[in-house]
Amino acid sequence: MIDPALDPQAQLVAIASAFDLPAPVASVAPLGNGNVNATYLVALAGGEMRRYVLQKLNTQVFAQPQPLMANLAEVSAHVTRRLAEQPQAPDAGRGWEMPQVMAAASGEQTWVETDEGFWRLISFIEDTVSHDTLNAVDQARELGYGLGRFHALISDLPPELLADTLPGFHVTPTYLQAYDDVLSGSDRASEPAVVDCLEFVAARRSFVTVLEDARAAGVLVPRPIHGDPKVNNVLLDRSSGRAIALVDLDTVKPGLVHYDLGDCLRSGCNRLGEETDDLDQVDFDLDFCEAILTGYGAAARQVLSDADIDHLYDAIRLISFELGLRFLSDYLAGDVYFRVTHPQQNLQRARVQFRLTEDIEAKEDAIRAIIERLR
Ligand code: GN1
Ligand code: MG
Repeated sequence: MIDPALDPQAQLVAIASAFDLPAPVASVAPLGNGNVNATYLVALAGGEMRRYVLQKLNTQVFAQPQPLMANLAEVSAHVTRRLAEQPQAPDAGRGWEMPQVMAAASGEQTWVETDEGFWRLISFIEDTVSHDTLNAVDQARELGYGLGRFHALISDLPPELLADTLPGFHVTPTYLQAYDDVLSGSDRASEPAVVDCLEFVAARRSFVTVLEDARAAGVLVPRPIHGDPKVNNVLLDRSSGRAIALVDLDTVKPGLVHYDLGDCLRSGCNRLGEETDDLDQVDFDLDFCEAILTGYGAAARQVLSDADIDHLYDAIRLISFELGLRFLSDYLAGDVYFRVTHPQQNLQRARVQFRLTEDIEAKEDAIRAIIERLR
């Protein structure tokens, strides 16, 4: 339905124009640097200041885009209702924003399908910044606060309203199985840097079930989570620096809060970020760890049980390791999942996460002491 003779920019404008918008589309420009979906910022003509986020969903990863859109609608409606009941956070007198999905111009549905893929349009939250890495303790506290606020807001969303849009997501034993499968057929397995990574994984095999065992035993209980709360998915108010929204809600579904806390901490405490070449300098920043957990506790201490807190150290170590394993598996598979801009990128990303895991292991006592302050 989009004229294939149009140049790529004109095609994007045509796709954005297929949504129900208050004015004609003026421009569509690349936005952010997600590893999965392709993302653009849409501006309108005629003095209409509202802007939107256009995304082409990666349907290799999200094979069922329609239940995913239904999840977004559920979460958005739930949080919007909760905010209407209690617009200000109890402790800080601040607001919170929820991205809204836009309807297609043709009818009720919230997506547009073209030969190029599955597209959706979401409101853009203005006057905010996001960071790929943290560089101040205040930002770390806000990252933690943002995740906590989001958890508190969705904590009473009935899990059965959410479809499982990505089976196996953050179920570490599943990633280990996928790694074993891909390793046996990969022609990259004998490269020296890969061999080091294989040894790293081999030494930690017995650890991968730690959270799923606790879940199976009923010690940890699944509930709605964000799924991907890394640093740049938390939006900070441009002038106050306070967290006011979590974006990238495709992975909201039932899971363990540990996946989120582990992901938030492995992302926030790695000051050099996921893409660094400076392996020797990769470390897990304890000051940021403390600030993230303090911020989280201010917003959501009540959602954590004692058993949740007992498993937090393992979660931090495991989710760092898991992401390294996912990047490594993707390198071995020939880069089929995470978007890459150069051939060694997924291997390098894996090495960064493994180095981070090692530093977490070395700092276990200090991290456990910080976690204890949550009780
Ligand atoms: C992916 O697309 P993006 O960058 O938001 C991935 C996360 C990883 C992250 C690492 C659905 O997220 O799990 O932590 O890359 N999302 C999915 O940068 O696999
Ligand atoms: Mg994401």
